[in-house]
Amino acid sequence: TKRDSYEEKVEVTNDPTSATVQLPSARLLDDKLEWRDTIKYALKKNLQVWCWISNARWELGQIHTISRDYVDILLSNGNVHSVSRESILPANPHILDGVDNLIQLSYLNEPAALHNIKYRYANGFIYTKAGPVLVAVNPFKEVPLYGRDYVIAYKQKLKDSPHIFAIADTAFNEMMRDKKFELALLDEPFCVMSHSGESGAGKTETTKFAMQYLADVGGGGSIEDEVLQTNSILEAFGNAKTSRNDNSSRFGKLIEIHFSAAGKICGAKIQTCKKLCLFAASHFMFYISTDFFSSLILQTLMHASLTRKGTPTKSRVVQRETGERSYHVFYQLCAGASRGLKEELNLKAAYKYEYLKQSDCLTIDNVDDAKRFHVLMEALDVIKISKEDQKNVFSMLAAVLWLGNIAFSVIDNENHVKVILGEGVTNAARLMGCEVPNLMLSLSTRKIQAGNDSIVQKLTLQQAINTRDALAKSIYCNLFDWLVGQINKSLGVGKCCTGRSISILDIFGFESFNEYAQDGIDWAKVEFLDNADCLNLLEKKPLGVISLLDEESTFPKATDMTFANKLKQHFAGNHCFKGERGGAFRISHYAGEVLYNSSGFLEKNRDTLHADLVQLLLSCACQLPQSFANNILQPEKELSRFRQSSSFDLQKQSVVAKFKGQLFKLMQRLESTTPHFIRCIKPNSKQLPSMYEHDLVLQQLRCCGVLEVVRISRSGYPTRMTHQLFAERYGFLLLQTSSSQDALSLSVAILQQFNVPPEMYRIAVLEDARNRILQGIVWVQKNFRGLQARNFYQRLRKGAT
Ligand code: AD9
Ligand code: MG
Repeated sequence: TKRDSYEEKVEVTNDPTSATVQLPSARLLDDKLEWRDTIKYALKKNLQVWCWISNARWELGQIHTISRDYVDILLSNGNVHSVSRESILPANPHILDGVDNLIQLSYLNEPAALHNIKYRYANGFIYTKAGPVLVAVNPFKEVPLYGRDYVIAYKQKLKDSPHIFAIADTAFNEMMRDKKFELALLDEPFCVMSHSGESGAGKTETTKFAMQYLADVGGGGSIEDEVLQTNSILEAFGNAKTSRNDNSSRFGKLIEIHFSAAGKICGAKIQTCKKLCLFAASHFMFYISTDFFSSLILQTLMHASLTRKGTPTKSRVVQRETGERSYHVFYQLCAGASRGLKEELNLKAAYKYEYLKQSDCLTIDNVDDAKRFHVLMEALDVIKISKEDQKNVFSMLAAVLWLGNIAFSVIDNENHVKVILGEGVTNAARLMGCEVPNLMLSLSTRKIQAGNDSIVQKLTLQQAINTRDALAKSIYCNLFDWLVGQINKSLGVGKCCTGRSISILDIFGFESFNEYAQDGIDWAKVEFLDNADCLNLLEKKPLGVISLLDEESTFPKATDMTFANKLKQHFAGNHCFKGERGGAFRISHYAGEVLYNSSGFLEKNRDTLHADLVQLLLSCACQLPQSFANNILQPEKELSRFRQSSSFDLQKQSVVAKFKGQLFKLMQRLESTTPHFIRCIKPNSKQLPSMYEHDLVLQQLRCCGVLEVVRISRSGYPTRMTHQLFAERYGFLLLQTSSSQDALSLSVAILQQFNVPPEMYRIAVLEDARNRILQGIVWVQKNFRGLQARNFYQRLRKGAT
């Protein structure tokens, strides 16, 4: 029934995507006034009433007696607990246990949502809808939900329970359908599935299942296998074992899958974290969204950028926490390379390499690195990376490992060093194709320009180690980018530009929820305000935070501290700038104040390798290091052109500004799409099956505002039942037996007998009609073939309309 009182209290709209919906938190949630009346009524009639009682954690109890201020609750252990009336929340009748969509709950409160998700999880249903959002709880074990039978069932609409396949199917159908409406405002039928959730919650696995489904429905071409194989490559190079996830993605990715007019996959494009992160940092964070759903994407990316996991964490190559590993590919190469390849690269076992052995973790339980290496090589073949290029890639990996084994000896009492001539430096030089003395020199000295002269400065031990590590990190990071470039070339979207695409966004998860608690932002309560002043503070040229950062990055002597001081000097009177202290400054964003620690800002924005090392890479005989050096030099060239030019041309700005054009484009695309959200939930922090930690789940549901989304979505009619169920449940109340036995007529008769005013309910006949038609189609498909079936189906449709 519709509660008319809502209409007096809140502005209700039937459009769940509308930004004008207010979030009437307490009111819609606990319905306490109405519920109290219900309790009194039920107790008078000797009926059982269940409720949630907050007893360290939410516990289900039965109301025993109720007085003016207190309620006595009978707990499952037989104890009776006396609590204040305010401290209990209504529980749903058992008939609602495990509903598909939280929208269907009569009482939507935190314990009810938690209970429903848990109930389903315990019964093998890992997916639940929360309004338009799909909640996916990680089973941490193989579940029989992804076989071909499931694909077919969702494709043919034989199943409609919540599932990632159902979301992928909807996205696919929307994409195919929208293109037909040439006059529609959409430029391109483009759907996004966006995942979010804590590290290890299941985003990457869910992405793969969505891709599997799309490859199946869009199969028949030659390219779907290539699209699927990209996962093995990206995971080998971009994922690593962390304490939270044995296969943790250390980069974010947006996969665009393109389809032909006939709905066949014809290409794909992958964008990785670097761009997305900058996106998050430079634009998304400040974006004013009037659309509730793009604001969810925005929040997702904001979280990612704020949790400081950063761009593909280059530093993992050279150091990490104990018990964690570097990128999978290093261990796979050491374990799985053929004897010939091992000899060629002079490859040793993983434990011989400093970069791998330092974190005391070389293997992952139940993972065979050698086998994975063969899977990787097959994937590289499928993507058509030539054998020669594959060997070049492996040489670069081996070079990185050998760089880590380069040691230094101190040569004077100022702690200056020279490189020890050993197998580390000789192997690294050979694999990179450079001269050994050149490599030794670039790792132990640095050329500095003083006026017209260049001075050679010796490096201290720490400086030399940093230089060596910077070279290793840079090679790895460039190798990753190069591979993504090759994959994109191979999957060539250029060939098929129908404009039909589905994109899947798989970001890396948050490392800890405490982090954004520290930021003092209640993400669930983000409101949609005009933040033009804040945008000006950040983006205004030439005096905005980003312009100043760019400017400061070009001064060799500038430090993070001088940058922070500059901000203080320029923005002292700006009401969005909340002051600077010890290098940290606060900005008042629309979501709340954020404290930024400027440490590392300049380096990240420059993101460059010392000129000596770039020259070293350029001098290499091998093709890959050369192309890496050119890659590094490209933005610098642009930057120097920018410095020489007097006008502020957007095209000629720094790293941050450079990506902006692309970012705006992507943002525009997101705006014109139909996003689908999948919220992955990690049920326990031990990565174990069948273990459900209430508090952890609750924290995740709260952080992403799942309940708010449900509340908005159901602000119309909170209780929904099929006619069948309604008739079964209340049919016995009918005083006169109805002549008609169909569920709809019975339901109407019941409502009329109890004088329920028609404005308090709606009968959704369409749903029934849909089911009937679908059942008809299935029956036809089962019993007829080919033309015969098509004719029959057309007749059936005519008849139905
Ligand atoms: V991170 O932010 O990249 O660190 P993800 O991507 O959220 O994280 P991932 O998809 O890697 O997590 O899932 C972690 C592990 O959970 C996987 O390695 C699987 O072992 C397990 N998992 C996740 N989803 C499923 C599933 N639907 N079925 C079976 C699953 N296992
Ligand atoms: Mg992942």
